Amino acid sequence: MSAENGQSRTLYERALKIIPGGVNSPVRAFKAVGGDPLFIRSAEGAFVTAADGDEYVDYVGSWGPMILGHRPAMVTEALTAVLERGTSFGAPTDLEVEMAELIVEVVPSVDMVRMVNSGTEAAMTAIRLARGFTGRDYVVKFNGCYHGHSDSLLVAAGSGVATFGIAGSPGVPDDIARFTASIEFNDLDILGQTVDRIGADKIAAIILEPVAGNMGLVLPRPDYLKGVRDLCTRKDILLIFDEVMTGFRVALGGAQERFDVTPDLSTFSKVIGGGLPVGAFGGRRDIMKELAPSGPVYQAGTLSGNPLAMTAGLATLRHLRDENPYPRLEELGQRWAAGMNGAAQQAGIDLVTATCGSMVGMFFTSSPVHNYTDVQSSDVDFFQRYFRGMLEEGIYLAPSAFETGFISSAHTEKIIDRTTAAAARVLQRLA
Ligand code: KE4
Repeated sequence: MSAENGQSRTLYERALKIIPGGVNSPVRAFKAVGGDPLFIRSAEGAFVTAADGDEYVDYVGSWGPMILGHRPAMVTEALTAVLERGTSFGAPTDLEVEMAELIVEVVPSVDMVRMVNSGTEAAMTAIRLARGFTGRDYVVKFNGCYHGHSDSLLVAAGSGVATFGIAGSPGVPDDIARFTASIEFNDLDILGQTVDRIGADKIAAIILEPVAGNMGLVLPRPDYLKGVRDLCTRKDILLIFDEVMTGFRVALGGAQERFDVTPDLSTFSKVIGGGLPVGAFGGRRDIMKELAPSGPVYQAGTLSGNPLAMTAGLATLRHLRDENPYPRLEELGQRWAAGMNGAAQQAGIDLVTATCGSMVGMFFTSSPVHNYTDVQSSDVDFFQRYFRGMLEEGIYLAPSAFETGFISSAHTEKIIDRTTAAAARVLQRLA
């Protein structure tokens, strides 16, 4: 099975003429794995069908939203019905109230919530709200954690022990980047030193992915999240959990429920849109009420709370709450890891796997992976060859060594076993 020719190639050539890089989001361009991107025509359950007609087992899951698989009946039926009402009014609707009530019901740290249209918007606004609420400018983030592409969060680590961040992209002014420090994940000593160096009374918030899913899958060390929470409480710094990927995925209440750590603000997206554009942020009432129009911190959005997006999200969240697929997703994640570790062992390939519920990750390395520096030592070239081999086997993985795989409730034991059997064949060939 190959995406080298046929429809994908033709579409890609057309796209390259009028869309930068031929894609509407960089990672889709397959730059990290080589070859042409796969143009997808349709999807159903655990499978996607490429424009070339080839069908693949899907572990991208639209980068997280498709926890119930593609086109789950409860979502498609709800969307068909709501179309009778219209598509967008630019006015409040009952659906937005129901979505807010549901998020408040299932995420204990959230007293109030605001809907937006992407994870970037959610994280960007959570930072602005934290700065407005505290009157402070500095933010601390972690290397390898991604919070969307707003200026204050597109910041790379300063060199050595430099406290100030450096712009992570052209176009991000140095005067904005310097208010964001980016440091190693999973190290409480570095965090404490950084807070002391900046001065706790200058820091508006510490933001992190409680389970890092944007440098590959990197789990928090035991008690790391609790340590960050305790430090924020002691030093009176707001703690923001970016649960765009983990929210409603690693548990119904997200990572904060799974690890029993309560942030002051949280961001969400992906699963809560059921595949439509939705983001959200929420948390403590005393902070959220500072948001316009109840408070002075400005934020707005034409399509925020869009009826179609709310409908898809509500159908998804209600199914997750009422049917509780999490124990089975946990089992499928474990089955995937056992199969992958067996395949690597059989082929004599160094492989480190990680799972957190239905989030799965792997690195071709022999040493443990706890942070971005460890990630950098994994064999990315080997991953590229592995990715290609799996694509030939009909398995569609995230086209980058630094992404997470997603299992959905539409995946079956049989599909997982088919995946790990394919991996065994590919690794044998590459060994
Ligand atoms: P969006 O603006 O892409 O909706 O969300 C940004 C974002 C924020 N926070 C976390 C934890 C995220 O994972 C993301 C987006 N995730 C990537 C996947 N690694 C989206 C894929 C893409 O960029 O195309």
